[in-house]
Amino acid sequence: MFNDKIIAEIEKWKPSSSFSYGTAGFRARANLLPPVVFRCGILAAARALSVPCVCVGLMITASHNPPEDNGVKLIEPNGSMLNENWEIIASRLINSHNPKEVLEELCIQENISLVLDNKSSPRPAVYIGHDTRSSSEPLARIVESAVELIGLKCKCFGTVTTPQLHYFVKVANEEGLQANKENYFQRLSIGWDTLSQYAFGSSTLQEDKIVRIVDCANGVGAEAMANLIAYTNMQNVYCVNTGNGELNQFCGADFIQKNAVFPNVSSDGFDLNSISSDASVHFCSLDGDADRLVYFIPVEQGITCWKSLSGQRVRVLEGDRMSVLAALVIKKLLDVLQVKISIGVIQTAYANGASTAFLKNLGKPVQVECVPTGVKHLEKAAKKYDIGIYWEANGHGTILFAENTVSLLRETIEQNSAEQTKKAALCLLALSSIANQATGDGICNFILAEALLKFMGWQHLASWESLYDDLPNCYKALNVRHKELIKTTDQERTLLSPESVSKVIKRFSDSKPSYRFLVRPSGTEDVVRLYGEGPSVDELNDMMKELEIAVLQACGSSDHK
Ligand code: G16
Repeated sequence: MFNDKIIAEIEKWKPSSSFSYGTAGFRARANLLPPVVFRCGILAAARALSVPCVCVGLMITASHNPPEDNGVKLIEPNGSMLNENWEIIASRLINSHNPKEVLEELCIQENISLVLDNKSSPRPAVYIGHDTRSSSEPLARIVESAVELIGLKCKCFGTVTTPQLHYFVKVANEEGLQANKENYFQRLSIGWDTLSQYAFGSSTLQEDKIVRIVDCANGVGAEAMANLIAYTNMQNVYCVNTGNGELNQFCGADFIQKNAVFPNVSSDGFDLNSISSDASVHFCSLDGDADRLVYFIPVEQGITCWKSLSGQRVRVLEGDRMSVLAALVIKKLLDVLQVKISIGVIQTAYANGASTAFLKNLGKPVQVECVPTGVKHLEKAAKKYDIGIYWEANGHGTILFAENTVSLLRETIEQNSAEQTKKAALCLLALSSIANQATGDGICNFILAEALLKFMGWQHLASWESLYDDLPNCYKALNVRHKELIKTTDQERTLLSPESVSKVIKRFSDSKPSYRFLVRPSGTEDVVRLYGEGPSVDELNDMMKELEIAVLQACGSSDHK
């Protein structure tokens, strides 16, 4: 098993506080993370040795969190989030005073052999990527040293988006491909070209009067967007917040979605006055590691300069809208194909009630499900369907195509089918190569959204918005001392404790049943999240204030942030 030298080294890396593997791995202030990432490197190596595989992945990022935070998460050989049993092991290993015991137990339980002398069998590797935070590269180096201590090799990709790393791991294991940015972008560009040819006609692409402005949150998405534009030759796409300002600060998908205001923009050389008056402008924001994307429409019309827009109200087209758009287009294409294919749309309790009602109204074959927050839950539910569409309201999601669905589409194309049928199958296949099949991906979703809008013939975001009216809603994040006191059930839709808070919610729902509230501890930040929705903004705000007071009283207010 582990020799004494290895164990002595692992023992040296002991975190000073306790950590738990949350919604998206371990996250904290970056200075607390070196021991955590070291032990995660050991765990990643163990995971790679526990199953026959080419590689597993390890990403250093704190995504939407502030720049001084960082985080680490592991990626399964199939490109998904870490298996839940291993999440428990991860928390145990990171916090343990006796890592030898935890690791030996793990080796027996998972039948891991660390005897690595057999030169004939190829050893798995750990693929490592990181975001643009200044703490990220040094943390990635620590991971490397841990993996090498076990005798495995690392493949370091440097700065990549989180979904790119998920993709690399998936294709290396499942398709035997050389995982690199080139084939990631080529796949996107082939999908886009196919749609241009069969769905909306290449000429309209060059001629459309749409200006697309992408806020890159001053994160890793800026480089990825530049590549995307180069590979696809998409027209009129301009990136702002490409790295001149602070990561996620007053910009990016999380900020836009939670605050519904226009981002701060360091103009990045793009002059708003250059937009022609008859152009339609599509604004959208990525988050810090480019796994989320939300679109938004400024409430005030008449754009003149960035400064005057910053902080102004916007109407956010949250992730739910992507699900709706995808479901509409896929349903249309399946109507042409005339095949029996199940479509699942997976949401969380944050999904706006109006979107859920709209999706349920679409009828067969669309089915709607609600699961707890966290991509791993959405992905698991989506995989039950032939086509699984999942999005969190915060803009994190994708469309998953089951293997048998892809085969069926390929057969339809190869067979002597009618022209229209072939076209529909080609378009669906193109969507499956644009939508990241490993995890939600802001870069893929930008081109996906633009393609779907084009397919619907919608130049203006207002056409997408006009499908239904979102119920007025409100988000809050509260700094509390004891977020662990919050317990929920029924996919987080029902609060179990603290009792004082659930009594407030019960009183609200008895007197005003058209309102709905969600209280849950964040798995990525030291906060409790509150969400409410209902018909009147004023009433909703009053109720949210009351709920906020009840939560602060029950969980203890904390002003350390
Ligand atoms: C991560 C997860 C998402 C989750 C979000 C917020 O996103 O991948 O599934 O919705 O955190 O989680 P919480 O409300 O528990 O803090 P990201 O973009 O930060 O990686």
